[in-house]
Amino acid sequence: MLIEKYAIQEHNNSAATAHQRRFEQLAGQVPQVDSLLQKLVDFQIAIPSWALGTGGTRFGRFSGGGEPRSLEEKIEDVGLLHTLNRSSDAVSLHIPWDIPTSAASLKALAAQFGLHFDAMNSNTFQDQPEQAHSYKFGSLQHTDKAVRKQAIEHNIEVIRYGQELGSNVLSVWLADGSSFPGQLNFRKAYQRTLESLQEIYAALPGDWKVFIEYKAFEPNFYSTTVGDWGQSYTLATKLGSKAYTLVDLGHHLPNANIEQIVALLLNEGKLGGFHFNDSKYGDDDLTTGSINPYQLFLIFNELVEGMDARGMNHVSDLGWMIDASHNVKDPLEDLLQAVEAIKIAYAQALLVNTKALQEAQEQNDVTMAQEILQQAYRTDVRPLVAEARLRAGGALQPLHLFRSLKVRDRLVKERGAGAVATGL
Ligand code: AOS
Ligand code: ZN
Ligand code: ZN
Ligand code: ZN
Repeated sequence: MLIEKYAIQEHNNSAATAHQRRFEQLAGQVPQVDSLLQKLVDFQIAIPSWALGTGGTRFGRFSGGGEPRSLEEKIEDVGLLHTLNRSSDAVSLHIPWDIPTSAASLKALAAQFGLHFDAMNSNTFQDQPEQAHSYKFGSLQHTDKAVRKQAIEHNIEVIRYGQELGSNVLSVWLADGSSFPGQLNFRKAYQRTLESLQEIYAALPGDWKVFIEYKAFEPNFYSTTVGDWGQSYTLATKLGSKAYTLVDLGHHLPNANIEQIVALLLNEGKLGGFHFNDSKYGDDDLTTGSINPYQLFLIFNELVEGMDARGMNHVSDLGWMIDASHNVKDPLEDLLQAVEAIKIAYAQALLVNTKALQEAQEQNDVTMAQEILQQAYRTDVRPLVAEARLRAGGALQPLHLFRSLKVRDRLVKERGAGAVATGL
């Protein structure tokens, strides 16, 4: 293991005095601080296997070296993150990029790091070398039944891999759509997609869920068959109680009110989970919280309020995953930042005085409602997030420790300067 317990201990000791001062100053102002901290300790965010290497562009790819060369090394990388922040206890795999040679030994390896397998992702947006039919004109929507069948069978195969690994969610993102007006009969494309999904749904084990991800555009630029939350929601509703909508933050048209979409899906019992990232223009897959942290907070505010109102478990009733990928940062440093940003937004949302906010809303006191929200948002909650990490056995400053231990240099030495993540 690259990061020993004593290294974390030493780091925490050296940072303890400064942390303690900051934490105590804040803790005095937080009602029920211990229960808030416990919520932060419990909250876990799954890491996608494809974010462990550089990528996220159809143009040049610039590896920083030391990227995982195998599925096992991807698990090790997530283990490393979890050792540092105690907040990333699961990994989300993509098939066929991540086909395990032995599910049992992969599961055992993951368990060594305290990891489990979150949502399994299918891939019908690329052709694989041995594949009989092409997805050039779509997969589950395709005009040719044989193509649809191939895509359905692939999804069922992904479920089987997931079962062996102990996962219980299938995430389906479809690139299906059209690039030119007239190319597609929208009604037929939707209907075929629904029927294909129904066959996949029929193969879901009893305790499984299926998440239907939507995306406004790309790779198709005229229409996407599951293009927005409404299309995903109608599909999920027709499929049944095990089907839900997945919200990827980067998959909306500019300026969409994502927090309102989230509140509504939650209210309808159809919110499955998230792909966290950030975006300025489109599906940018940038680090969560790097562009619009206020939006992230507003989303978490709806989540906390809505989940509490519905008596939902913050940890297990929704799927919390990152979906990020880019070219210019160390992928592990980037993921540490993303998890930190998510926990900060969650902590801020937990600080919102919900009762006072609801009173202000009922009285149409618009000014006070804004004050209450921003009071929470403008609180520097980083000492709370750090304290939770400390209590969970992680590092007070994960990124700082990652750098001072020269983790990337050690990975480059071990795996090579030219090591590029497999599968992307
Ligand atoms: C694609 O835009 C989606 O965000 C999917 O979640 C996709 O499967 C993932 O980004 C891996 O490429
Ligand atoms: Zn978990
Ligand atoms: Zn996504
Ligand atoms: Zn995306």
